[in-house]
Amino acid sequence: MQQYLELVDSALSGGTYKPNRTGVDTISSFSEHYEVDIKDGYPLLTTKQMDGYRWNSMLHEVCWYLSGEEHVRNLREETKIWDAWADEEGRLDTAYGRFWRRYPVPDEGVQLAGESWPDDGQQWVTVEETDDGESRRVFDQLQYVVDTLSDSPNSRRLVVNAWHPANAAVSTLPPCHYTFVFNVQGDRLNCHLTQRSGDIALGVPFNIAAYALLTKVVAQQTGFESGTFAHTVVDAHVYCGRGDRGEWYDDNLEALQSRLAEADDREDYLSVKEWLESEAPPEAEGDERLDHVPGLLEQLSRDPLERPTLEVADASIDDLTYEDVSLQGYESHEGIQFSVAE
Ligand code: THF
Repeated sequence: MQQYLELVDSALSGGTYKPNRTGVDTISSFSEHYEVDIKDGYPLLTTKQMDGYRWNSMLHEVCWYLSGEEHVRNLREETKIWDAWADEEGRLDTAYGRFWRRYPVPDEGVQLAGESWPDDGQQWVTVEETDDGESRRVFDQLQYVVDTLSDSPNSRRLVVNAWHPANAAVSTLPPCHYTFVFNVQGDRLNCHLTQRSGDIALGVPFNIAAYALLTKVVAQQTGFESGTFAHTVVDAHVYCGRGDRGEWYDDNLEALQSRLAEADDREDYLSVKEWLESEAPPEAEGDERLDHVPGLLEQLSRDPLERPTLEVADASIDDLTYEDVSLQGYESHEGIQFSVAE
């Protein structure tokens, strides 16, 4: 997918050095945006291997989102990618599905007079029982979108929001990809995702794959063709390492960027990578591959291969399983390992 390589190039070439809460520094770029037509094939990256265990993780992650669960107790049987952010009981604030499928509805006592809120019998509202016998009301945003697509496809309110400001203010990790909007043009169902923060090497390839799949599932369920996936990443960053290795970029980003400005073919990107490996201090023991720059330069040197296709059995957002989805005609360059900044 050429658009991903352009995003990588744009962030590395135009980004600034930024330390952050994780202790792993970044090269960060503001408001990266691209669009990809899902009709031309499924946008799974081919410039590194994404099938096998990565595909397995991504697919289980999507099924987990759809489940509405607020914990990773089932997900962690299949993949460890969310374990670092969960507590001992497996609960975490970044459980997207909890917001997609069970967004909290304000209690009656706190609603302002004259405001519009659904009553308990409303189609997308469920009254859940809490552990101590109280009840709470939740709203299924994704089901609202699916139903509204059938009844009024021209709606401009096909929004799913994972952001809850009061939760975000105290959460250890509020949602990164926090809102998406569907939009119909002709027989095409388009999806626009907004992400506040995106780890270009690790998270973004998963996010692209996940939302392109979600678009396909929703399109099939509502009788549309999959259209365009559009993606805006507000802080799009490349992790560049910890300690001396990370700080090296503070002083040497300009040198890297002037080399990148000249680079436009395979050999060029590989020689930037060689220069970097010979100049930068090595990563400390235990910090290996927290610097994502070399691996991304390697990807920039590779030509994207033909896009695979995605087959999804007739399943709804309520019953999609791992077995319903199959990837066809996928070929890729070799896998690249990156370590995740926590
Ligand atoms: N934090 C950071 N720093 N980066 C992220 O991408 C990220 N996420 C989620 C929450 N916090 C984040 C977690 N999602 C991998 C992929 C997605 C993740 C976390 C980790 C990862 O390590 N991928 C490996 C394969 C690992 C596996 O499948 O077991 C890879 O090589 O792609 C972004 O949503």
